[in-house]
Amino acid sequence: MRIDILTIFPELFESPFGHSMLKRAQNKGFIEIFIHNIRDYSTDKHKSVDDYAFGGGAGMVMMIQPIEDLILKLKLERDYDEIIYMTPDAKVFNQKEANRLSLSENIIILCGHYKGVDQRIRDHYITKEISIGDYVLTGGELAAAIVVDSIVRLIPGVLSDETSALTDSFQDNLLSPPVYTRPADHNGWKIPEVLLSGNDKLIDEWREKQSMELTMRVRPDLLDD
Ligand code: 6GU
Repeated sequence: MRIDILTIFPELFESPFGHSMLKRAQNKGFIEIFIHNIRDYSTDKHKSVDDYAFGGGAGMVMMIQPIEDLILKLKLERDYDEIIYMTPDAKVFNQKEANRLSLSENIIILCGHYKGVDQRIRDHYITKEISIGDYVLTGGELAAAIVVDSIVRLIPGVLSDETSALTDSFQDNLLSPPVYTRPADHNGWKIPEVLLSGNDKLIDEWREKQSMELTMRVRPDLLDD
């Protein structure tokens, strides 16, 4: 899978993509991530990437020219499954969407800033818009890093424990049960007895019951689907 990220703050991706699972996934060749600085494509003499909003109002708008040139260059090089725009005024991302995107060959992710991009970029190039939740971030970069993390970990072979992505919270619309490790007794804080029983059936039943109770208590909305 190849992911091209279009941003005016490329440095923001150095840390999230330079460590841990995302680094390993790139080193092992499961994914290639390319960060493109939109400013490098500006033909303006001051390398501008934004301008005032028509109609007035506070805040700048990301202009068409550098974004369009960059998208057209990438599209000439290969076909893209999706050209995604990260923006708070979109449908909220979820696990189902992550599963779907993890099957893509090539995707572009455009990160918005300021008041956002000129609507004509959205109308003519963007094939999918993603928000990560009902709150406003200063830009789409951190949101894009979250989306990339969630899809890359689903690519077979990326996680060392192949089955673990399948038992995650949300894969079955249930939250994960509590987990414990040694010691079994920490200054009187004991783990649930059933986990020491060695009885797999009883343990599975206990975990399912915990999952259901937790979901009903903190995320009953997940049980509606
Ligand atoms: Cl994708 N971008 C911004 N700027 N804010 C957000 C968001 C995205 N998702 C939630 N809030």
